[in-house]
Amino acid sequence: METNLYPIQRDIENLARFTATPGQGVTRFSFTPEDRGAREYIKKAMAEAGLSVREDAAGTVIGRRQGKVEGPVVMLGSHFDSVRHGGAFDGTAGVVVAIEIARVLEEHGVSTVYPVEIIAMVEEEGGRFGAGLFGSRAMAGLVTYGQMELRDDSGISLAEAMREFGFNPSEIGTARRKPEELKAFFELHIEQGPILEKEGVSLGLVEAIVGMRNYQVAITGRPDHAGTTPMDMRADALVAASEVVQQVRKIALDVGGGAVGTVGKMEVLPGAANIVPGEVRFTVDLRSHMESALDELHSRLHSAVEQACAREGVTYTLEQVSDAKPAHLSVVLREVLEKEARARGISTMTMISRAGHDTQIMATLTDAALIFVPSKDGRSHCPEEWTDYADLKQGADVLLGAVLAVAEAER
Ligand code: HGY
Ligand code: MN
Ligand code: MN
Repeated sequence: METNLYPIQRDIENLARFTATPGQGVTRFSFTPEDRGAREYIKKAMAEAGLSVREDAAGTVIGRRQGKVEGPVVMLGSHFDSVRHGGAFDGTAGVVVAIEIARVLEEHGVSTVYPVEIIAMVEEEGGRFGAGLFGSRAMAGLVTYGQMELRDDSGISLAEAMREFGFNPSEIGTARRKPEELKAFFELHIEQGPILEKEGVSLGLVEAIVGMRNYQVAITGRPDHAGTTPMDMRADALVAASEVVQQVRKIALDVGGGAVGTVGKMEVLPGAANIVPGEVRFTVDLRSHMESALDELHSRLHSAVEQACAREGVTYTLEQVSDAKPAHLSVVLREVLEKEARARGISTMTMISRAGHDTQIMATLTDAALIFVPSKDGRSHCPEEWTDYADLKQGADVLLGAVLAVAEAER
C-alpha cells in the first residue's frame, strides 16, 4: 500500500491558486477570500476521501475517519494559511499529504482500531495578526496574550475577522481537545532549510522544535519638519528603532547557541521624506531551543529598547504577543517513523527544527512527531519555495506506514 504522487501534486498546485498575490507567491491570510477558497477545496477533498468534515471554533478544518473504538484519535495534518508572498508548500504540503493518506485508507478499505483525524490548521503563521499557532493553541487551550484582540494592518482584530467569517470567537473554548482524546499527532512539513539537501538525506525526523517569543514595539518621538528642525532638537523615532534593530542582532549573537532574533516588519509614520519620523512600529521574533536563552534574549531586548529610547528622548511600548515553548518530540513515534523509512530503504536523519510548528503546541497534549522533506536550495517563505513531488511522496509513504501502525490497522 502506498500513496499516489499525482493527487498530491494536483492538490498543491490547485491550492496555490488561492492567493491574494497571483504571480508573486502565495499570500493566504486567515479569514480572507483566499482562505475561503482553500478551505472549501480542502473540505471537498476530505469529504471525497470518505471523511466526515467539521470546522472547530477556531476555524480549523477536521476530517474524521471512524475507528473500531471511539477514541483516542490519531491526528495528522498541518496548516493551510501562508506568509505574505510565501510558497506553495509551507503547511499545504502536510495537509495535502494527510488527505492523500485518508484516500488510500478508503480505497484499500482499511479499518483501524483507533479513529484518524485529518487536520488543516488555521492561522499558524500569524501573517495577518502577528501571532501564530492559533489553531493548535485553541486545541491545547493556549490562546493567550490577548491573541484574539491583535489587529491587522487595517485595524481589524482576529476576533472581528473570525466573526465576519462565520465563526464565534466567544466559543473558542469548544475547540479544546483533552489529552485523553488524542493518541498521537503527526505533521509532515518542508524543512525550510538546506540540511537535508546538503546531506543528501530524504527525510528529517525532528527531535526538538525551538521556542519562539514575538513582540510588538511602538516607539513615539515627535514629527517635525525635516528641513527646519536642527539635528540637536529632534525626537526621531526611527533613529531609536534603528538602534534596536542593530541590538537585536547583537543580542542573538551574544546569547549564541543558535539563538536568532529578527525584526521582520516595520512601519514608519507619518512616512514622508520631509518629516522627522514621529512613530515607528515593528515586530521582534526571538528563538532558541533553550528556555533559559529565551529568558536572556527577553531581558536584553527590554534593556536595548529602554536605552535606545532614553538616548533619543522618545517613549515606547513593548508588548509580548506570543510565547511558544521549546518542544521535545516523541521518541516512540520517531522510532515508528524510522522503522517505516528503513523498511522502504528511505534515508533519515534526526534534526532540530528552527522553524516553529503546530506540532510544538500539540506536543503539550499528546505524543507528537514532525517529519521534514527536503527544500530546494533551503528556501522557504518566498515564491521560490520548492520540494520535489517524489520527495513528498516518500515522506507520505513513511507517514502512511506510521499511521497504519499507530492507529492499529487490521490487515
Ligand atoms: O515562523 C515560523 O517558524 C513558521 O513558519 N510559522
Ligand atoms: Mn511558515
Ligand atoms: Mn509552516
